[in-house]
Amino acid sequence: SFQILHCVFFPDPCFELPIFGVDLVISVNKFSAAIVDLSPVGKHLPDALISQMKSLQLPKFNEPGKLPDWGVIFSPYVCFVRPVDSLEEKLFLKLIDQYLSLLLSFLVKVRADEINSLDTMDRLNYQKRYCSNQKLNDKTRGILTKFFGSSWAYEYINKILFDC
Ligand code: BLA
Repeated sequence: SFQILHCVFFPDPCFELPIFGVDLVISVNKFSAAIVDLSPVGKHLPDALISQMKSLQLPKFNEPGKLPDWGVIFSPYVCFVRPVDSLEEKLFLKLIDQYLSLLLSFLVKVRADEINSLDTMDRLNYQKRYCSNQKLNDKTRGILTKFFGSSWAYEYINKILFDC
């Protein structure tokens, strides 16, 4: 009765690439939350990506979500909604596709920095911050604890989902 699609791409920090993340929460065959983002690994997303994100046509969803405080890790272009019908569900899946296409078109152009450069280390720290903040999501911990117990949930969150 409960389904999750959870996907995060943590890029090699030598590249100035955002973190792609998507979370779909489905309860009794209905979406209860849907979130997609290309999250920055610096103060802002790279300029070239911002101009492309701005040109995305975000559909108007009827039930936007309110991000919790730990959500400061997301970009200004994060989409967090509860799709209300199958049309909105399809629109959301299409949006995920658009974010992925943007990432693809961007990543073929970026060059690698040295592994020990300050930029690389800075990006790694932003990835760690992304993980630390995601761990503050009580809803993920709560549901995993309910199904699998607290020590399993702890291991899964800290060692698999968001290993810093
Ligand atoms: C919300 N995540 C949720 C909710 C649940 C989960 C039950 C509440 C849904 C609702 O309000 O109706 C559960 N998510 C899970 C579980 C896993 C999971 C069990 O991924 C196990 C793998 N969360 C992420 C990622 C993002 C994310 C990658 O894991 C974003 C890209 C976001 N999930 C996210 C946000 C909320 C959420 C922002 C809303 C939190 C809130 O309202 O406080």
